[in-house]
Amino acid sequence: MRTKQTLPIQGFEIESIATPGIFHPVMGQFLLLGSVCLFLPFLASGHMIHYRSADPSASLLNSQARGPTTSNISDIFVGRCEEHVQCLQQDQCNTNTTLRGTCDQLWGTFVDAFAYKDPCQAGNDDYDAVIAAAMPHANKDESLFWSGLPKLALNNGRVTGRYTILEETLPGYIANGLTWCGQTGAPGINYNTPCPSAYSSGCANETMYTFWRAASRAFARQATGTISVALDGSRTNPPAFRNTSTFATNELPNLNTAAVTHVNILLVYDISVKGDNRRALCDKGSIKDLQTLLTDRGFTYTCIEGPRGFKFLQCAGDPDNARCVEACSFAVIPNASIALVLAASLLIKLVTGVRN
Ligand code: NFD
Repeated sequence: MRTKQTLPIQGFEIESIATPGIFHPVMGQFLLLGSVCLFLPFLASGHMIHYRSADPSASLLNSQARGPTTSNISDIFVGRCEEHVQCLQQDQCNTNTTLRGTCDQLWGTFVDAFAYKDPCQAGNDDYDAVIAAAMPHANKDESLFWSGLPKLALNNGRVTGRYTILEETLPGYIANGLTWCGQTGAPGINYNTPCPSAYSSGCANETMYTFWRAASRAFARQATGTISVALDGSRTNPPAFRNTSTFATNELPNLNTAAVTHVNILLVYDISVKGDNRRALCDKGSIKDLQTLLTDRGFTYTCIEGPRGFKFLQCAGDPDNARCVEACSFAVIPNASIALVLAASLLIKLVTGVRN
């Protein structure tokens, strides 16, 4: 018999299988023993288990080789804009659209921000008109900021619908994953050579990151109620909370202290990291620094180590990972074993005449 239970874990539905009928004191104990596997992963708590290794030395931030401006960027830009405005990807329409004017006009405003300009000489306010025409928006209590978890944060928003990240709002949705930069000569947009990164020397005022900073500031300003921030609790260098991150430098300072009531810190652990993946903890190191910053600004906070929704999302992509085998569903006992157990139970019942 299959029963569906909805557990209060970030909106996930967990299906459990209950076997009907036969129960015997002896076999019951046997089954009870078998069910100890339910708790094994908790006992192991990640210390003794070895998994597919992640490369801890790979720096997320510095491994960003850029190409030239994305080809057909105007079509993609306008197409994504239309898609967002018309809510064509229904499961992703969890934010109100905020477009002023048309998508073609928004493209024009966007191009004006960087075309025919040196890509390393962007002004801080170059994209203000773009953001004003396409303000990010999230419902009260649903703004989710992230550092170090771009894919997981986006997946979380899409699957649960409980949070909204910048990349789901109009400006973030349009620009996410695109590359663009200008050049002083015609045609004003560089489609041929790699766009410089803000990490390159002499390019601190790089145009793409200027856009993201502007979008991040606007996203922070609109947040109301409880906000959440998901941090990579399995990385050490940089630490989970990096005080030079966009979250620290552009989002945190722009939260409206009158509108934001509480900050929910989500320390997400990477299931692919071998050994102890709980490298950051709520009451230690960089998270302590973050908490001090929050307190200084008058915010109350909670901090969750290993929020389960984020773990289950990772498990969906890697279901055989031992960290994911938490519930000892009967599926882990081969069918033949179940048949044997049931047959033995019946036999004992017949011999002993025990009534169930
Ligand atoms: P991260 P975060 N210079 O994982 N967001 O807190 C340059 F050039 O460390 C979204 O910084 O988290 N680039 C996007 C930087 C980009 C720098 C930026 C820097 N000093 C910000 N620092 C996006 N979707 O592309 C960070 N970056 C770039 C918003 C770099 O490309 C998100 O809504 C790196 O891969 C989120 O709330 C990416 O930012 C927060 O700011 C993320 O760096 C994540 O920025």
